[in-house]
Amino acid sequence: MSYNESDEVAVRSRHANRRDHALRTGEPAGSRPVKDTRHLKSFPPELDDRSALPAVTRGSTAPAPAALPARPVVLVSMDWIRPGDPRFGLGTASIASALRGAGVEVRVVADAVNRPGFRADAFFAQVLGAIDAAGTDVLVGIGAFVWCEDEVQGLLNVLGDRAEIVLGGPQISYTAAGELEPLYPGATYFVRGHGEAAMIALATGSAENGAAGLHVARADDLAGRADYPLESLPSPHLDGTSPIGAFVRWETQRGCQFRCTFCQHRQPGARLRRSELGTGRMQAEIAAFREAGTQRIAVLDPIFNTNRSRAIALLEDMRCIGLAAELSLQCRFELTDTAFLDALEGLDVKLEFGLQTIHDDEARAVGRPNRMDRVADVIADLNDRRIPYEISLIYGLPLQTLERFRASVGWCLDRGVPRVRAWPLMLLRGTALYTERDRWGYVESDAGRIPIVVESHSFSREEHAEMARIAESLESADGAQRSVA
Ligand code: B12
Ligand SMILES: C[S@@+](CC[C@H](N)C(=O)[O-])C[C@H]1O[C@@H](n2cnc3c(N)ncnc32)[C@H](O)[C@@H]1O
Ligand code: SF4
Repeated sequence: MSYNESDEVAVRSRHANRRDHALRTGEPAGSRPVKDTRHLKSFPPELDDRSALPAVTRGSTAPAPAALPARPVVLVSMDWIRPGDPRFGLGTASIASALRGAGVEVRVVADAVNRPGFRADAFFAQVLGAIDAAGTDVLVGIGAFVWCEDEVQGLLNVLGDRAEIVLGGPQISYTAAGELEPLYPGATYFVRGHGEAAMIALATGSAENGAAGLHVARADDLAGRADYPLESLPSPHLDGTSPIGAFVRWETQRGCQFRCTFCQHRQPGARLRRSELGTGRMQAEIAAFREAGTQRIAVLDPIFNTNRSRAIALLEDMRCIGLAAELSLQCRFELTDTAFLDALEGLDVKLEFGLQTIHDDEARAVGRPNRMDRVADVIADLNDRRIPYEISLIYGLPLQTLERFRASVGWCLDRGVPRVRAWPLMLLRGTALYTERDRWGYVESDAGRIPIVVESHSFSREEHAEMARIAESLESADGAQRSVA
């Protein structure tokens, strides 16, 4: 569909007016220019952070609450994928489902930036095509992740003033107050945390700066993160948004109560009480996966066994339904007990444990004390039960040396851990380690799309290269797992 120039002018001027209005009043620029402005003054209680998701997201056919038809939305998903991955990530899928459930017209434009042959210019042309097809007053939502930072910037340039742009995703969620506008000058809105409620509010004209994680560009940045109950979020797996295939990425909860300073899941303050998805939804999803013959389910929860009794109940549901798929679950050793391991019986499960280091000072330096006696006990139990599992380590931690990294790997191999993996430290935006780079003398590589730490006060570039070689050898043949010499 070709772009109509006069439409473009009309859209531009409307957006410019709305933005001016927002700048002057601090009111949401995305509010539709309606005569009845009552819903601009106060955020509807059902969309407020402190209460439930709006009823309109519960079903797939419920009408939108706005007096006027909702604005069409184009969601842009620039993913990093592995073979077999769904067409786009679960974050985009979940937002698309919620919008559809609220009666909003949504188009998803998706591609993987690591797909051989991916070309940003061709992809941006697709986005422009979708914007044209969506009609006037379109809202463009873009997911910002560490792997697509350049493409997000490129797209912002290409889009210019053509549409109002909402940015969300981890790169936004973890940017401090006042820093979003300089980093992303072309965006009109930013959403920190879960994106569903804010996108519905923006599309239906009921958004307000500061609510549901929304920050209107150049209005007061309250730096709030969306934190509302997720029980009523509709499922992208059940409504056809993310068709169920042989491999599924699935979530049962979001967030993590631990505070590792290298990780963006760190939730300062208390554990999030409302981060679990609805039980009914999850049971229906499990049944649908079984029905579809799904072979592998990667559970994305940062820690599946955060709430042991809930995890056990879910595993019980899977067993009752006769789920045969291989499940991979991220777990913490400290939360793994006999009852949890018993509950895995009869299921095809692979557990993935983060350990990062065996050394107490390194662990404490990143806010992650490990109880090594407990870790050793659980490893012995896993081995006795022949439960498949892997342990992940990080190289590049504060205080780490080549020899100490070797010792961490060796400790795991000596205890018969079937798979040990080691990842290079990345300084992710908004993490404590990101701000402590000078303290540890961190130097990052500028090669590659995702910068990693390559040098510090405790290891040289050459030693880092050796750690990388060890990590690589762990990924290769089984034999390599047995030695780190
Ligand atoms: C699945 C996954 C992958 C898959 C991606 C496959 C795919 N296409 O889905 C694979 C395995 C390939 C992968 C790889 C990597 N990943 Co990864 N991955 C995840 C994981 C576990 C789940 C993502 C997910 O679907 N979550 C569930 C959805 C619902 O949440 P969400 O994506 O955050 O989306 C919500 C909000 O962010 C927001 N939002 C998202 N998009 C948008 C858009 C708009 C418009 C709005 C308003 C809001 C919004 O709303 C969404 C719904 O509420 C997350 C951790 C996690 N549990 O989230 C890490 C995570 C995304 N990965 C991360 C990283 C760092 C990586 C790697 C670089 C390294 C690594 N060690 O993992 C590699 C990249 C490639 C490489 N060089 O190896 C970081 C991202 C950091 C960042 N700033 O972007 C995360 C957050 C983990 C972490 N805490 O460090 N990853
Ligand atoms: C998202 S984490 C979840 C693991 C689990 N929650 C745990 O730590 O117990 C998966 C793994 O990614 C690696 N990882 C996380 N953040 C990293 C970072 N900033 N740099 C390098 N690796 C990282 C760690 O090895 C971690 O165990
Ligand atoms: S590394 Fe694991 S335990 Fe630590 S904050 Fe991240 S998800 Fe939570």
